[in-house]
Amino acid sequence: MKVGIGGFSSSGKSTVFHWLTHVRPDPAASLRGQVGMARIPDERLEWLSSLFRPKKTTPATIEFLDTPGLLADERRDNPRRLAILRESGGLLVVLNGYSDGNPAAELRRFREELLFADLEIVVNRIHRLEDQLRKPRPAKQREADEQERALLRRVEQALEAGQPASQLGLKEDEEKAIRSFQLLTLKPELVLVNISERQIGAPLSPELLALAPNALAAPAKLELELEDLAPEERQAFMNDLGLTGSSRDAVLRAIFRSMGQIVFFTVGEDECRAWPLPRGADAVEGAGQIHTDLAKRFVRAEVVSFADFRRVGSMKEAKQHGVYRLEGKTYVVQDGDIMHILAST
Ligand SMILES: Nc1nc2c(ncn2[C@@H]2O[C@H](COP(=O)(O)OP(=O)(O)O)[C@@H](O)[C@H]2O)c(=O)[nH]1
Ligand SMILES: [Mg+2]
Repeated sequence: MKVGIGGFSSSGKSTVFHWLTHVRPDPAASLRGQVGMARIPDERLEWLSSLFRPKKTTPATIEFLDTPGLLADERRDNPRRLAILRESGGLLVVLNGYSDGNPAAELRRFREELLFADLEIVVNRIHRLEDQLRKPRPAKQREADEQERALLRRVEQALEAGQPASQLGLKEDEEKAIRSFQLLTLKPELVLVNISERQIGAPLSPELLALAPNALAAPAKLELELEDLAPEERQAFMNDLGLTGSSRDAVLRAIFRSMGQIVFFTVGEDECRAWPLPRGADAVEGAGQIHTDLAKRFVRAEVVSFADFRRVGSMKEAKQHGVYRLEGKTYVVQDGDIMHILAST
């Protein structure tokens, strides 16, 4: 999955990108967006790997896209600056918490920019549909256009009322019908406040939490700098600052979860692997992550939950204790499932 890093200029997006991906931001590249990967730390995968001792252990990853920031005073250019985020499956909104701004006000302004950029797209499309509807066309196409226009008008109304498209509760087919517009306000979002060392341990403001209940804070620049120190020196600094550890792992896991992703595991002597999957996906989609062919030839999935597996300690024991299941195509994969796909030859 690709997560776009958005926010206003100088909020610390490139610092956060560097901290999460360990890819050095390239100022020249950032106008077009720069890509970097992060592996999602998972203690369950480590545990499985220590048991199976495979040749290879492969965690789930997230691809991050660092983007140019929005301008607070030259707002006309912002829809163009936001366009680069449209291809992402979700947004990590970085707010400036290191200087004396108000992160809640900044988030409100950023969301307004998203609403505005989406509104522009929706209104343009409605106009185009209306042009089409004025011309003589086959009844079937007219009907499709009218349906799309009705749906887009609902989206337009929501956006104009300051509501993100995600709050409309669109049905699956409706969401599919407008997917190609890549609306920013339809994407999952996580807010990260980039704090300085002075704010470590301070709670986020109730004003911000009211807007973004899952918001996190991290001293990204400080933690990035600490990584360059020798271990003893780092420990001394951390003691001084009252830091118990890096928050990077927890932030990566929170981002993964907030983007609506889960993992299932495959295990064996060759490889133990965490496969990312959208929450709610079925066993066939899970098989498809491994290989499209495996999805086509899917027969059944052998499933043990991670918690059960850790308790009993082996596949054999799992079968004996009745925690091993055979599931069909429509089984909804659960986070932490250990799966083996049985396919026809
Ligand atoms: N003092 C301080 N400066 C920071 C912090 N985070 C970022 N900066 C600085 O603010 C400037 C903008 O950060 P950058 O990550 O490039 O922001 P971007 O425009 O959102 O990509 C850079 O000079 C950073 O070094 C922080 O937590 N404390
Ligand atoms: Mg930047």
